[in-house]
Amino acid sequence: MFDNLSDKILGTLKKVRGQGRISEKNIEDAIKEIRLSLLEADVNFKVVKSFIDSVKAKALGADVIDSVSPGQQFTKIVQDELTQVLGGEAVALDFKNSQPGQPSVIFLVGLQGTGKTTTAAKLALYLRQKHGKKPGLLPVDIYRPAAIEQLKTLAKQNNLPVFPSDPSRKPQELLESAKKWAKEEMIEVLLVDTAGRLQIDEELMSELKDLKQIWTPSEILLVADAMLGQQAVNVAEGFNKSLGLSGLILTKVDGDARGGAALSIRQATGVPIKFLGVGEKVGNLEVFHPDRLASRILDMGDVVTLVERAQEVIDEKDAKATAKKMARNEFTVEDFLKQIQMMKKLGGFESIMGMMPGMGQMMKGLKNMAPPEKEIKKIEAIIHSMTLKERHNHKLLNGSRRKRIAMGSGTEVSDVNKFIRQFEESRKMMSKLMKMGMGKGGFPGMGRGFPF
Ligand SMILES: Nc1nc2c(ncn2[C@@H]2O[C@H](COP(=O)(O)OP(=O)(O)O)[C@@H](O)[C@H]2O)c(=O)[nH]1
Ligand SMILES: [Mg+2]
Repeated sequence: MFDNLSDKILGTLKKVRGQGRISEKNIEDAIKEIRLSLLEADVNFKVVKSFIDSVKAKALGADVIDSVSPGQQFTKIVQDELTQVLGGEAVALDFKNSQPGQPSVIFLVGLQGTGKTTTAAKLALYLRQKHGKKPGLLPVDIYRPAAIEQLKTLAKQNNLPVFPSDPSRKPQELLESAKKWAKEEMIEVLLVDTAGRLQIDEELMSELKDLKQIWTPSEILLVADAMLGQQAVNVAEGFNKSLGLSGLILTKVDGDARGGAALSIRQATGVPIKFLGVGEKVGNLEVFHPDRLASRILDMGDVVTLVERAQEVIDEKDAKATAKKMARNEFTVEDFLKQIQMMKKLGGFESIMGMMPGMGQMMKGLKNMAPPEKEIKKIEAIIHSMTLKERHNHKLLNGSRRKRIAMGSGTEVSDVNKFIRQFEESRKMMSKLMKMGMGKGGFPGMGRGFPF
């Protein structure tokens, strides 16, 4: 996430940390570099100025220069200021007055293509899974022919209630008639997927204002594309002025957005970021925590998010049993397959590594060693071509069995050999590590049995 910016700031901080003694000049140079990095990342210049002013005041004012570890102190100041720029505290989604049949209403607004429809489905799923609320989806984008269908399809795929909006009716009428539906369906939170435009225009704003009158929303969330950088900030300001926004959702943060939108939008608009869209799938939504994002940018990891995600997909008992097997060197190929599947559910190897302290940088070095998705697919294919008996005891794998597996998985015997060799090596290593007790403090299910 925001790799370029992250690299640059880290480079600067590393230089500072490398110096035993720090002079005022060192600090000023570092601050200059950070300023440049932020501007290059397309952060709004006013935001950069206030950020830099406060880092400077703290760094030169505090006892950083004489302190024992000036580099770390300085890093901490940068981290704190980043957190502040991103909003300080997390602000929760407001649906507290919701009751079955009398839902809290949340409008999703924004320009075309920013991710409103996708995000509506993501939020619905989030509300159901994390808050046990019954969500309802209401598409009112009648202008683009397939827009309503898109939301209906997403809803169907995820078994989410959706209002059967008729595109020949006006958005105002649709919202009005959804009241009865929401009551009958006992909806608790209604997510309204509104129409977008290429640019902010009066017609759209007046339609949205109408909708606000018909059913007062508890939230008006602007869905903004992080890839648009500062342009997203202008859009947010426009929407906020006309409608009053209660929150922001930044999407496509998984792409190569430079960070300008994320770092500018809160300060420039005063509106809190509430969620991040981190992928196209409906599960790719993260609650926004300023401090966690600051840590991620500074490669201090976001262990909290990682653990939260892990808790969703990992069964504690399973993990313990696996760890025990590992320590005894009894870990099987079948266990290994389960680990791969879990890893995938957690968002893949790279995404996990990005959340571990220091790993973002290390990943750069590891990139060639770490298995790309393709390699993992190959390994999966190999395992799937093994019988259960073989998976439980890979020692059975003689030449002819290996040949059969290679045939079945569309790989070469050398691939099968390589996998078995890696598997055995990592099994040995894991067993040693577990015995040394290193596995105990680790993350549930992490690093157990991954031969890379
Ligand atoms: N990579 C990525 N793509 C996203 C994200 N959110 C939405 N998209 C994609 O952006 C495109 C536009 O999304 P859509 O929901 O139709 O936007 P809308 O016009 O605002 O309703 C689609 O291809 C989505 O899959 C995200 O967080 N990450
Ligand atoms: Mg849409």
